[in-house]
Amino acid sequence: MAAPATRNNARRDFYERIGGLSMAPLWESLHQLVPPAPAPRYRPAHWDYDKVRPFLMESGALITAKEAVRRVLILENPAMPGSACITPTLYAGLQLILPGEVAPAHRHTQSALRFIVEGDGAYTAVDGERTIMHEGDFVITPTWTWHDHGNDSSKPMVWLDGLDIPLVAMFNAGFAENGESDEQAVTTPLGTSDARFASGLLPVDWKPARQTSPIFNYPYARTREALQGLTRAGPPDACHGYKLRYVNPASGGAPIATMGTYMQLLPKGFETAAYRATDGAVFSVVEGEGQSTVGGEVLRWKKRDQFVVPSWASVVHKARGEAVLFSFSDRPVQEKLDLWREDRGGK
Ligand code: 1HN
Repeated sequence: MAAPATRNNARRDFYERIGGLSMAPLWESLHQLVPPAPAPRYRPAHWDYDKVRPFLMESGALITAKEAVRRVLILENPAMPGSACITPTLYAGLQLILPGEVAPAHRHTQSALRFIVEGDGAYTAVDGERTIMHEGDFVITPTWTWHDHGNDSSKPMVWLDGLDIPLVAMFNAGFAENGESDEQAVTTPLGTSDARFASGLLPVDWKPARQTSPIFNYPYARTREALQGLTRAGPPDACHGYKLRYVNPASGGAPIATMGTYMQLLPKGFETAAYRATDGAVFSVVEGEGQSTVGGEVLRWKKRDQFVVPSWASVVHKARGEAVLFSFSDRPVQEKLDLWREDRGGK
């Protein structure tokens, strides 16, 4: 073998020459390409609603929902500037719709979830049916469905949007089109999907046409009642407190194929055991206050704050009083691909 300096020069020269043919030596990047454990290039982050809300309201004076199409402040991971991503697979933003406004109809192959942070009484319409939204409701906009929003209430409404934008972009599978009018025609009475699908029963001859749930609003009143029921039914899970996943009643799977959604209750003073999983997750604080230690970083949160926990980062949640947390992640995708893993630290 030649002396190290000569050898390194020869290698560099070789890399340059094969670079001209769009080739590269695997042995220089193998460890990075196949890391022994997830090494996410994004960070834990927290958005304090008291700091965010004034900017949201300021945006309301700068542009109408109609002109903006969607008046949203993107929650961008601070380690991924310019990406419009909160994790490498997920997009999140806070959307404001003021009284009397309409966010015009369009559709796209990206799926969306809404989690209502503030306000009561605005509606979203999906494929001809409206639903009135309240704080804590989880509402889905399935892939390629027409959707518009409007606010007939007297107060601003703010919700967290979660979309699978980065995933769809990775597949180059994005399509979108605008509606012919701002508001789509209402063809189905209010409450129809709820009546047909939300009571543990299904219309006898109904067959699902797609993976997404036929229920499009999972109201907080029912979710809260379910959590409360759980607290009476047994002890909390060491890693999660009392945690439920939202479900498509026709399949048992997630309501949206690409994003899993969860709601958990942490009893007063409860501290979870250290936990990590391969799905990075976005959280929205519904009730209470507390803190989450994420990969050694302490995020202090309260009602209406948002925060993000990266893949495989160790997390410990601690509630001061009783607290309720909504979250979403790409877990259903990872599960479909046999990739999802968790580490309960023996708990
Ligand atoms: C979208 O359609 C909505 O429908 C919200 O409310 C956020 C972000 C990017 C692309 C489409 C909505 C969005 C979006």
